[in-house]
Amino acid sequence: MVHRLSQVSPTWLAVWSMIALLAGLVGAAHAAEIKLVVPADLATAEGASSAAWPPVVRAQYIYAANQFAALPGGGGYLTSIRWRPDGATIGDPPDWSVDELTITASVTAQAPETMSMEFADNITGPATIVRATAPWQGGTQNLGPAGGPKAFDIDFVLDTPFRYNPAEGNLLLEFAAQGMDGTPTLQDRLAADDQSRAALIVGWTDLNSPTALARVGSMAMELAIVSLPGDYNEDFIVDALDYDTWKIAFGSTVVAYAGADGNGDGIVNAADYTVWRNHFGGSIANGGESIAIPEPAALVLAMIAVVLIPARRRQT
Ligand SMILES: [Ca+2]
Ligand SMILES: [Ca+2]
Ligand SMILES: [Ca+2]
Repeated sequence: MVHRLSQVSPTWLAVWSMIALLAGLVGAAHAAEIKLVVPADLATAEGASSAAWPPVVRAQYIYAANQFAALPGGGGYLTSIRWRPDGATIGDPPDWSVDELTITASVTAQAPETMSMEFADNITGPATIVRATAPWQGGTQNLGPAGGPKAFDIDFVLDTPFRYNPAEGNLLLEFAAQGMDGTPTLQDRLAADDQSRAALIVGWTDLNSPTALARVGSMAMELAIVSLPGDYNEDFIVDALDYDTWKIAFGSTVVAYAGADGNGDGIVNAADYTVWRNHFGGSIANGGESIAIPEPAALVLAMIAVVLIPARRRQT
């Protein structure tokens, strides 16, 4: 027996809507924030020491994609960056500030070992301004054992999340800062001749036409990354718009986990619909905290309420 929509009562529509919602909630696996250290081997080991920062500085950092093995397939959204002080630093906890700090992120085809000394040459893909130009103030409490490794407490909160998928290339971060006040602490990093998995170039004096003066081992950074499978249109929430993106892209071949390839097999197919459905409702708006899933008893009450309210309205 087939019902036309006009023959289905509002009550039954409400019931079916609730069943659909229930099915979505049962399968839901929401966003999760992962903190990882790059280069990965510095997570538990003290590195070398950085040089002192000049008052005006532009720096690019490349981290090889293989340093992100701790991420689930497809990576996720970068939401914050933290540095840590060099473990050998002794003295009062320093604080410093800059009048202007801008941070950008992109995926680069450049490798750390062959990173160009020209800033522009390292930008091989679309760059996202993850921290718009604004003053910054920070410092460190030098927490952690004498000699390091110290806690990552030099904090850069980003105002725009950046989607990083290691399958697409290496991660390029760029910091541009000027108007420094105070004395920056030295940071922990790889040794200058250790550029196999991360490297940095640094230039100063003029932000607009900087000349890189050195390419050396890069800094230890703790990155907060929010995994959000199913967010195919990259607007930081898994909702109906992602279904549209999936439908339009259906059948296309892409880089693993790019676009609407939720399961990472390189083709937009039915399995990616399942990934979307299972993560429906996830978002990074709450920093990756799990969204509370109603208890079964509360869901039953909600279903009863939805079913009864239209019925009572018809009676009055
Ligand atoms: Ca160090
Ligand atoms: Ca989305
Ligand atoms: Ca797929």
